[in-house]
Amino acid sequence: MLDGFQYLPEYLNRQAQEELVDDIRNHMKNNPFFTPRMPRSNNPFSVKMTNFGELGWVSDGTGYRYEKTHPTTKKTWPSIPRPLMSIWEDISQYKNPPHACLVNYYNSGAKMGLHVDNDEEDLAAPVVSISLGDTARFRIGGLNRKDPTQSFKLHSGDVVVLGGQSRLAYHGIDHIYGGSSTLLKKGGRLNLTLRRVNV
Ligand SMILES: O=C(O)CCC(=O)C(=O)O
Ligand SMILES: [Mn+2]
Repeated sequence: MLDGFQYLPEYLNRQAQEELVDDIRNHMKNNPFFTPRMPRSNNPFSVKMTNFGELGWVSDGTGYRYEKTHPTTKKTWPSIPRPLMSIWEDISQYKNPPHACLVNYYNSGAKMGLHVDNDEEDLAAPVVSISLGDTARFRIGGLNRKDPTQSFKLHSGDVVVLGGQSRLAYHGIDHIYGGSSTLLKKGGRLNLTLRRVNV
């Protein structure tokens, strides 16, 4: 495993997870999920997305990028919920706050292909990733797509940090274990990634 990768199982207990879901729900008002599309092919992602923060990650036929506004409502994104900022402060070991929190929602058939998070300018800052709801099978490899990978399960409340060398590691979600958690009333999995975008 590349240096700087951290896996923090059960970082949030059940109560902290429930409180976080309430906060997220409050910040979802007028901030619905949208369906991102692949650059060029325009094929829809199976994951639904929205964002919190000054900037949000979006993807459509034009490409991947950060934007100040939601692609369908055209509104600025809501602020990053306080408990997420505290998680960043506790574990990022970074001097500056995140600009963006990408919110991914996976239903039981959704996946995310192997990719690198490299639309950010500030690659010295880690990406901090929080999992809520159904268990996922996460895969992480090296700096090249063909490098060997390791897979493990991310449960509700687990946190992963892609920092240091692992900041540019290939990673993805192969599978969602539908019905494995009772946290989200409608099931599925939420993943929140805190990102510093600009230097
Ligand atoms: O859902 C996850 O655990 C990973 C999400 C991810 O890699 C991303 O949003 O870039
Ligand atoms: Mn990623």
